[in-house]
Amino acid sequence: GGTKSVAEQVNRQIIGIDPGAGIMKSANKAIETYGLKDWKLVEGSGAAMTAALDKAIKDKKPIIVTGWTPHWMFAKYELKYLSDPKNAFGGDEQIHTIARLGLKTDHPSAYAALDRFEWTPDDMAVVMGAVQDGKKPEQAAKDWVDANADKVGKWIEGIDKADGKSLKLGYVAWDSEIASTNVIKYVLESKLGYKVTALQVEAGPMWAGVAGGDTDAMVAAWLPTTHADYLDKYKDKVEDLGPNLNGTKTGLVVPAYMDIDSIEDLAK
Ligand code: PBE
Repeated sequence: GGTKSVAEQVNRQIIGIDPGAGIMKSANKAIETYGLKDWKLVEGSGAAMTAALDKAIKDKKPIIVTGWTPHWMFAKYELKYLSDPKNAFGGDEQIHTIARLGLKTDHPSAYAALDRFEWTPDDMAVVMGAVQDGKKPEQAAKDWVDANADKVGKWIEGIDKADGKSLKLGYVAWDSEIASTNVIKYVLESKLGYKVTALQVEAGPMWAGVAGGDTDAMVAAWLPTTHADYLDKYKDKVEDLGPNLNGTKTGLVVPAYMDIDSIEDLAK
């Protein structure tokens, strides 16, 4: 028999994550932009995607997933992004912190710390890697904060303690956001005295929660591209506190052993 095309090898399937994730929107845009007729973007979750990737790599099978950086999967496996010459996944972006309207007045200390919260992909990688190695996210966050007193000190320097006031953060169970949310939660609790609930939800409810005022803040907004629709919908109902991390990327990711380099190649 002849050699199968990549499209045939992977059954014209891209393994996606939760349907509310912005990367799903970008992946659908890629399917359209590159004319990937009859391709299917499979919905699931971040955990299901990494499980499928792990299994494919163990079996040396081809697979295409929606992937993003920072993520521990790039340390664990040899992977590559497919190039995206038509820019379906957008250019550079950052992860932003988003607060509900009125947070500044109601919880000035939390607002100030959230506003200053800022770290790097390398920082995040430490927490993500520890969680991936089996540490509880709370413990991994605490260990990172304890080891990075200088950095954390700048987020909280001169801010008054809050005496047990309650705060609610929203997040989605993406590995990157499990790391960041647990870090800022631990800082607000251990350094500023808040009682913090971190509520795990889907992306839509996470944005809606902050916009509606039920959730005080979140540190999981990928902008300007990945969450553009959400920001557009809620821009008058939330306050964007700016980037907390620079140097992200999203796209279609494959094992390095696959003989393919560009999303354009999928149409062949
Ligand atoms: N992600 C990780 C999210 C943002 C964080 C890229 C999976 C998304 O696609 O919405």
